[in-house]
Amino acid sequence: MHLYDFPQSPNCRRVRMYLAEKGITLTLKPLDLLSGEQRTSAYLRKNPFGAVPLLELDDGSVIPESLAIIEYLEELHPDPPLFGTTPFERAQVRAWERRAEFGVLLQGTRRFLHTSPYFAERIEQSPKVVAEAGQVLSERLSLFNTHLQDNEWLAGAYSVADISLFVAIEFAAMSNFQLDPAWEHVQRWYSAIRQRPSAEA
Ligand SMILES: N[C@@H](CCC(=O)N[C@@H](CS)C(=O)NCC(=O)O)C(=O)O
Repeated sequence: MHLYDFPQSPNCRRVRMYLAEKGITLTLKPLDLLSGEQRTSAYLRKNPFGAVPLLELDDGSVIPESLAIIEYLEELHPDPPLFGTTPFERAQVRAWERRAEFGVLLQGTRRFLHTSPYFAERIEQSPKVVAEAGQVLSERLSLFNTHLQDNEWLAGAYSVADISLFVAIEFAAMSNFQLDPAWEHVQRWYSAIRQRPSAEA
């Protein structure tokens, strides 16, 4: 089993952080998105959507989508649990993960697409989108800050939801979105994750 990976991709990073937290060793196969390796016919045969991460199993079958990969691995390696342990806990993890994904990671991605020179020739970049995504990021992170006032982690114990939000915040920084120092609970939570060895993944 191996993982097609691009080091700067936030979606690959959350899989790598997940692997580090679980102590799972997987061979990483780097795919150079900058030179367009994801659009070669050999790779498109594996993933017609031309994206990483992609998990390739020993029999050649593949699993796309970072979260689907993580959930597959969680079923194979349930300990330590990163999706909660009861149906209620799992629902909480999934709910906060989705809030992190759509409220923060997606907005950071929109800002990146509309500011990075890498995408300048692929899409029509718009400062309006950058500003609007920044506004959504601020609104959502302020809500996360309120939640983290009374909670050490997003959904009970440390979980995949925390990994997604952490990766999303660091990715948003690449399009010049910084955490507001007034979000003291997000800052405390962020520093705690920064200190975990998995943050280097
Ligand atoms: N929803 C997918 C997103 C996958 C995705 O868009 N990956 C990006 C890197 S973060 C990619 O491969 N982009 C290909 C490109 O830029 O052409 C997931 O969670 O895995």
